[in-house]
Amino acid sequence: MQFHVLTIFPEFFASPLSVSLLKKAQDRGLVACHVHNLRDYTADKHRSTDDAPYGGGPGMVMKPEPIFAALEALGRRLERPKRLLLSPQGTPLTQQKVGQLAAEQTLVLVCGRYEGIDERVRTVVDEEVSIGDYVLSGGEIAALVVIDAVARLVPGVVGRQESTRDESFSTGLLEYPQYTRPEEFRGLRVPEVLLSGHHADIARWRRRQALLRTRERRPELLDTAPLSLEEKRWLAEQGLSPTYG
Ligand code: JF5
Repeated sequence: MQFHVLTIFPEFFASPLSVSLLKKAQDRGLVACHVHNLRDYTADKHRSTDDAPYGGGPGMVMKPEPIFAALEALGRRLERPKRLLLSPQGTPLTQQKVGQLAAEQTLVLVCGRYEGIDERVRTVVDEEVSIGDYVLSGGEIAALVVIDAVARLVPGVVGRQESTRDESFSTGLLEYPQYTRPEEFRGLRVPEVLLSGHHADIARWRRRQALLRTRERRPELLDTAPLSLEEKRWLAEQGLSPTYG
């Protein structure tokens, strides 16, 4: 999987791409990240990437020329680039969308700045994607979110153990509570069932905890999560527990 990022702040990407999972994925040749400075695609002597808005008003707007020039230059070099614009006006990013993006060979991520981007840029991208209903100072953090989420789905990037774990959005539910040593910490005990060694009991307890937690925090997920009839019946029988109520 190849990622190409267009940004006026290429420095932004140095440390997030140089640690942990993304670093390992790049070192192993599973993922390549190329960060392109939009200023390198300017033609004027001040290397401007923004200008005042037509019609007046506050702030500056990103100019179309550097973005068009960068996309055209990349388009000549890349095989089948999928061009994404990160903005709060885009289609919300879901794990399903992440899965679709992971099926691409090359993603080009265009980072706008918060004040705005010339509308004509939208004519040269394939999709506009939002990572959530809040405003960031720029698309850079959103691009890193997309890179991280998509890279995790590239075969070999995430270890077999982690990828078979019951993560939320694979089960359609929130995750069950987890504990590590010690057995008792500041008077807080690890639930007895987890110390029992009874794998079937542990699996049932975890599933039930995930169901309770999902109902409490994200009840709308229960509308689409695949639950068995027995689980639906069990959940309906449960009052609000002291833990979650
Ligand atoms: C941006 C115009 C880009 O704020 C965001 C964002 C929020 N969710 N997803 C992306 O991107 C920065 C703002 C305005 C273009």
